[in-house]
Amino acid sequence: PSPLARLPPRSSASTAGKSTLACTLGRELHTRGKLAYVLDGDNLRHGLNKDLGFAAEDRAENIRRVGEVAKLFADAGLLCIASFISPYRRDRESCRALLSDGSFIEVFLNMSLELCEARDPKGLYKLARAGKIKGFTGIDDPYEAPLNCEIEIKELDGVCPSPSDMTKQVVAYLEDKGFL
Ligand code: GGZ
Repeated sequence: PSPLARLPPRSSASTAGKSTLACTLGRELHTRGKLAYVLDGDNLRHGLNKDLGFAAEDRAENIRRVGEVAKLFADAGLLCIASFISPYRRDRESCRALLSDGSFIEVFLNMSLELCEARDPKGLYKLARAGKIKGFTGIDDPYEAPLNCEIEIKELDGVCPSPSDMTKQVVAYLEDKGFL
C-alpha cells in the first residue's frame, strides 16, 4: 500500500475525540498487520515540540514539525496518524503539500463546542471560561473548519459517534482507496 499520513482531525478543540480515534484506529491497523504510528500532543508537545506554546505562530510551527515527521514516517512505509487540533487551514494545507498526492487524508471531527465543553475531562474549558487559560481553541481562539477534507465525522443528535464507529468510517475510506 502507499504510505499514508493523516493530518489532523479537527476538534472544535480538545475532547472532540481525536486522540481516542487515533488510538483506536492505530490498534485496528496493527490488527490488520499494518505498521502504524500515532503522533499526538502527548508524544510531541512533551518532547520534540516542548519549546512551543499555543500562540498562532507556535501552533503553526507545531504542525509544521508534525508534517515533517509524518513525511519521514510515510517515507519509511508507515501509516502515520496525526491527531492535533491544527486550527489554521493554511498550516494543514502546508502539510498536505509536503506529501504525495492522495497520501494526506484529512479527517474532520465535526463536533459542536457544546458537546466538547460538556465532556471537559481535564477541566480545560472551565479554566478557559474563567479566563485562567488564554487563547483556548473554541473559546477565545479560532478554529478554521476544512473546506476540502477527505473524511468528515459528525455528531448525531448531539452525541459523538463511538470510537468504534469513527474507526469504521476511516477504515472504510482506507479500504476504498486501496490503503487496506
Ligand atoms: C487548545 C490547548 C490549549 C489551548 C492546552 N488551546 O484536550 P487536550 O488538551 O489533550 O488537547 C488540547 C491540546 C492541543 O494540542 P495540539 O498540539 O493539538 O494543538 S495545536 O494543533 O493547535 O498546536 C488541550 C491542550 O493541548 N491545550 N492549551 N490554548 N488546546
